[in-house]
Amino acid sequence: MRGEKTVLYKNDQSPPARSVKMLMSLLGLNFIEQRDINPLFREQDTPEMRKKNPMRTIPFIDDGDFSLGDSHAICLYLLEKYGKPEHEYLYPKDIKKRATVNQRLFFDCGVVFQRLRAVMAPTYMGQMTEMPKEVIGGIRNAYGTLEAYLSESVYLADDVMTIADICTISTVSSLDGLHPVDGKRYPKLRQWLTNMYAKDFVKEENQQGCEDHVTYLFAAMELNKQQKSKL
Ligand SMILES: N[C@@H](CCC(=O)N[C@@H](CS)C(=O)NCC(=O)O)C(=O)O
Repeated sequence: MRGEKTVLYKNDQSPPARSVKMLMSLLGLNFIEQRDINPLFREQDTPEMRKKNPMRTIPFIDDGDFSLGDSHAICLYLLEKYGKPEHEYLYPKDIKKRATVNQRLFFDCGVVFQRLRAVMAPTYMGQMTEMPKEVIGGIRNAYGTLEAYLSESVYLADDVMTIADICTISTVSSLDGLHPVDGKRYPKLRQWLTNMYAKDFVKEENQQGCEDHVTYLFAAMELNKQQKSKL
């Protein structure tokens, strides 16, 4: 039976989970319960969890008679459900601005996060010992596209921060830890990171989880190297 409470299933190292936590902090949604799930132990695979979230990814939200996966969809749902008029800047009503925000959200989900996943999945599976050239090339290619977007506006979709920045900073901050954004090559992206890192909700809900995520990935790569050298 579904609980009556709204519950966010998350892990602080998970970039998309950090996006939802940042939005919740910005909107003041501290009544939403947060429960930890460890994807490395496949805790999202129990029959009860599968029913709520067939995608079997973190984060997902259980809102009584309704559940939803994917951080981008969850952020939009929470914003539409709880956002006040003063939050409209996060998801502007103007259809061209909104379309640009949507495109940046899809870009984070379909491209930037996939470049990070290309490091995470093989590292967690014991295969990756260091980041290969083609993986780094993919990350740089994503940095290049973000640099181009940021040449059009101060933030990713507008001159004010939108939900696209909140969803993307969690992914790019982990990538920045793995393969630092070079300020000479990507000055606008470096400046955007500086602006985003300075925000309280990013410091509180993203920083530590991001540092732990990057540390864990490098430690796992080192362990993979040692295991492979024993074979
Ligand atoms: N597009 C999804 C990606 C979610 C995702 O892949 N989360 C990772 C943790 S960072 C996960 O649950 N991985 C487990 C799996 O892929 O089976 C989102 O934005 O929520």
